[in-house]
Amino acid sequence: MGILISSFLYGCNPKSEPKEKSSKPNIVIIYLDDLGYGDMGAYGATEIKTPNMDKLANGGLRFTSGYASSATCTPSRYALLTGTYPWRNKNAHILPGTAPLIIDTAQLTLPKLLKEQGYYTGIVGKWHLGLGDGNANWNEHISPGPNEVGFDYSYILAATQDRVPTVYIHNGKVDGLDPNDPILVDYSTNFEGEPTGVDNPELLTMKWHHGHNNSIVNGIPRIGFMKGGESAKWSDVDMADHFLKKAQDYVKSHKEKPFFLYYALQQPHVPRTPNPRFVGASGMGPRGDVIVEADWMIGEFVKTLEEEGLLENTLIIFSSDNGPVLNDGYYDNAVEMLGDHTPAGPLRGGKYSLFEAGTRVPFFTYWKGTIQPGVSDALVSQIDLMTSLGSLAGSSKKGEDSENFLNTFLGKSDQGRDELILEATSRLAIRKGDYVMIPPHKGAAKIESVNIEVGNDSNVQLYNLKSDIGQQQNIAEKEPEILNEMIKDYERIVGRAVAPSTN
Ligand code: NG6
Ligand code: CA
Repeated sequence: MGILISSFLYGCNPKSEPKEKSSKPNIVIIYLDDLGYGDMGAYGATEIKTPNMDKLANGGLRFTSGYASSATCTPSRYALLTGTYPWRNKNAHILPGTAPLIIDTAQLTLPKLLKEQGYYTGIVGKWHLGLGDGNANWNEHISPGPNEVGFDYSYILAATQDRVPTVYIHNGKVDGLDPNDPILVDYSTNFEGEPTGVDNPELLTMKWHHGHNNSIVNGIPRIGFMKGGESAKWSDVDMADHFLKKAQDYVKSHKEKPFFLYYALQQPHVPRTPNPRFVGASGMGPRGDVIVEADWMIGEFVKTLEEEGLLENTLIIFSSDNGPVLNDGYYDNAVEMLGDHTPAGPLRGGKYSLFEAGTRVPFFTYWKGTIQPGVSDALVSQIDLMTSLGSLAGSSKKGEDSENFLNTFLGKSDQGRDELILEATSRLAIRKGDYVMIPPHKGAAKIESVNIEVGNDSNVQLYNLKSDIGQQQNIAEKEPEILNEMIKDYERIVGRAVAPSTN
């Protein structure tokens, strides 16, 4: 059998070198959307069952201080793919579905770097980094997009599950579009005669709580207006299966060459639409059910790697783009049915927050037979994946703010970052060692609609995360030396002054 395979692989080209087992590993990033630090068993959840994620987390290297760059989606994804702090790009904030691509096509990206090293590169799932020039014609080839910033293959949803257009885009073309029913999208004005969440509550199967009252698709009111494209509209309840199938097909059809796959699941972002076979699976309502659903998808995906004989030659990185939120704009019982579950674990805040729960997320690496199971307290950020994974692939190139922590990600070193800038809706803070310093920020301390403390205060805040992970004691006054050091580091990196406290 072995002889047959090798003669098949190499026999036709006598010049090619036999493939060694140690040839470049495949790289898969499994990225969830709004999964909190406490949302999976391996990170302490007891009320929700995530056996497939836990198996990877416990069989791999689990980071306790692993961060997304930001507390919302677009900036975190920007940092992940470009290795650049998103606050350097004024367009890296939550984007509407009509936004132009915010990654410069000349910019070095993680997929480009891997491509240069011989990888086939693909994305399946959520994009949310803009498409085209801002005037995309959804009925033609939409460009630039993922394929112009380094992905050989893309099968994406443009923005978020709650934003139009509610269609899949395959290598720049809307999948399943009927040219006689063109798609029109507008974020400011509705199309005449089209129902909306405000005007047509009788058409809704899911009710909106705040925002989310424009066009209705599959009974769910969305952000933005859309007309046409009936045959291309996705089925919300089938989205997870649909993406899984694309991810599996991608793996099966590209295994002859090292591949990179960015598998960006849509769960547990709103609208939470579990497939009927997961409804009730968590006892926690749709938010818990879609986490269980995502967990199942991940289990199936890993099974595919295993069946294809790739698991021992594939590095899997798992993380989430930002922290958890319960009510993010729909009535879906996330608050009412939460029970004793704590999506943020011991952390304060949540999505949109400069407190820890905004950016500290589940983050682990898994590589069967290569990474020893363990736990690492090293300070690591998704922003470092670009340079670190590039290095694994054989590149010495570097993203602007992305450092090489390959050995840390592989468990060969405990060394993490010295410091990291954290971002939440354009506001910044700094983590260094055990401490985090949040400069004074204007604005309400809490976003009432989502019921999350976002970290704003007129006073500077300093917390010792080692002794006070829940950020209850502001020690800025007690620890002036540490505070001053943190302020200096912050100003040096960010290039902005920490405004004096106003109280
Ligand atoms: C907010 C939406 C929220 C979510 C978020 C983006 C409203 C009121 N809220 O503006 O529901 O879509 O944007 O989430 O519209 S993220 O994870 O993609 O950053
Ligand atoms: Ca998100």
